[in-house]
Amino acid sequence: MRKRITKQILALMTASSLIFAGAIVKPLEVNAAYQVSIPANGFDYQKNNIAHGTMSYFTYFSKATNSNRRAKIYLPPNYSPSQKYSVLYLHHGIGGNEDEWTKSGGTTEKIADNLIASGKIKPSIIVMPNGNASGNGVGDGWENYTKDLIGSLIPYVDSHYSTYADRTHRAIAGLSMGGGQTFNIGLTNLDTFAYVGSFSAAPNTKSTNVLFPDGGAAAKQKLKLFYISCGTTDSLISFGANVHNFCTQRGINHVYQTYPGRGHDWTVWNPSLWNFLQMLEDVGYTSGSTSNPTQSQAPSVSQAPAATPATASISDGWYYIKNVNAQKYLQVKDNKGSAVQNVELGSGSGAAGQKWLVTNNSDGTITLTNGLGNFMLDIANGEDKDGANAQIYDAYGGNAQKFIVKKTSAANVYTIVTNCSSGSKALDAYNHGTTDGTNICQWSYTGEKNQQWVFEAVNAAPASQAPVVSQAPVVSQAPVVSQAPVVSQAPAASTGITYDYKVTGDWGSGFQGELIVTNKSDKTYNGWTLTCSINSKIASLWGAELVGQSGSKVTIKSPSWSASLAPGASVSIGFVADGSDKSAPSNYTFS
Ligand code: FER
Repeated sequence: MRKRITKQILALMTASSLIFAGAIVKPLEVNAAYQVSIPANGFDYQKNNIAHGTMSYFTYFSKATNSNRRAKIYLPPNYSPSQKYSVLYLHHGIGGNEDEWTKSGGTTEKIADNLIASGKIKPSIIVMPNGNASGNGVGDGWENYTKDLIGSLIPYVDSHYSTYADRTHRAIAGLSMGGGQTFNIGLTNLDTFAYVGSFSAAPNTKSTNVLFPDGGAAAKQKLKLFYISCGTTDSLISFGANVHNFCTQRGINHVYQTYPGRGHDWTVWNPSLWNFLQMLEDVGYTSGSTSNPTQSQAPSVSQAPAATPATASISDGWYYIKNVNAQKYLQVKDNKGSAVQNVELGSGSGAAGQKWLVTNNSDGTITLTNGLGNFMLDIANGEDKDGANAQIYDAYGGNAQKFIVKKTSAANVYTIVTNCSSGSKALDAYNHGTTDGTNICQWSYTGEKNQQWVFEAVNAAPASQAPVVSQAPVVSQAPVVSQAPVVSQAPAASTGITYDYKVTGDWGSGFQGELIVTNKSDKTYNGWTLTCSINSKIASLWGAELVGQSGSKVTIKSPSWSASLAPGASVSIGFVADGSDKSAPSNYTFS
């Protein structure tokens, strides 16, 4: 207890100095994993002491009706064409039009203004269309609206307002008829929308075999947020509940929120918008990055697990953990094993303080024990806030010492999110630093390279042993492209595998090399083995597993954490060797 208090004071000092040191360049803090609730009175009142967005109409030509149509648009306070915004398309019910969400009970602009003013969400655009695209020769205007939205309205908005214009910054929502349209349009246009919110969906909701033509596989993969809500006394509750039940059965992550005792009215729709906007924020909707953000687990009120995080699996074992942006390693400052010792970046040295033992826990988290002894990577005081410091601390495996490894869009590159932030914050090289000594802290997920890490297996003996003296001196791992001589070989006809080799460091008695193995065939190699001749003695190897070396014959196999090599994929194998013959490996055989 006392120990934790000391640590807390130190941590607070470190964290606050960090914040004053230059947090300005960082993105604004986003909320921790959002829990849906019923808002307190006032959430949609007009407040005069805050900034207000602007509401206006615009007219666009619709190819779907061959006529001009009108829509309403909310631009947030301080809207500026020099910034980019995410866009929510928000749909009305059966008797309504583009005014319904801001008149006749709808309080969109007040909800948005209040959430923005209180810092709960970042500014974004809300478009309120007329969802009944009727006209000459049009049979069903509600159906025809799909064509209008996709073919005319969205292109108009993206060309006349400052929007990000991609699926990860575009949401669709609606109430009743608009809730049905939201299901019908959103779930079948996942390349246009990553976020779908259906409130009190009406009988125009299509059957689940139409909404999920592939059984839900694409929805599972592509939806970043799927929210379904309804009042419990609403006679139409079965339409949304059906979709919810289907998703639960098929393991499609979604948030289902029912409003006890409430009916088919604004006491559900305004709070649903309030919840949906905050959940959007939580899953990265307003984040500038267009990469696949790590999803925080948006909770469901009573049911299904939420949004779809791609959790990765790293096998138990010892790793060097390299920051992608800096190409430097997670290490304990001064290679000193003691509680509250800082964790920072350092050039690759093979030092014990750069070795981390991954241990998978039964709850899907991992711990990272350091090579210097019985210490684990630890977020100071287990705090859920930006800038909380990463350090080592006596190993006890508590919340502050649990992490979850998430995939990124690149193979073998991961984000390491912290359990104490419920996955909303990630291990972050502070301020995009790349120099030795750059501090590591926890920061809201941004998807940027200073939050991306590569696990390189350590083949040398782990922590319990003395540091390996024969390890290479400090050699920084520069990005592949900046390196000079590359020896490339033509693909071997039989395997379609190519080899690119370069020396990435040289200190006379030894050197560091990198061998890039690329699969140029059209087949996937599942669990491969490579043998080749190398005339120096390999001291350590990462990026794959060293089976052994006998004379000059070296055998390397696919890493257990990434056994398969897909067509077009590469694996980068780094190694340190003792000896002066730095020539490219030869006599490759790949199976
Ligand atoms: C219906 C009942 C309600 C229906 C639509 C609604 C298409 C829509 C209600 C609303 O938008 O408020 O049978 O059929």
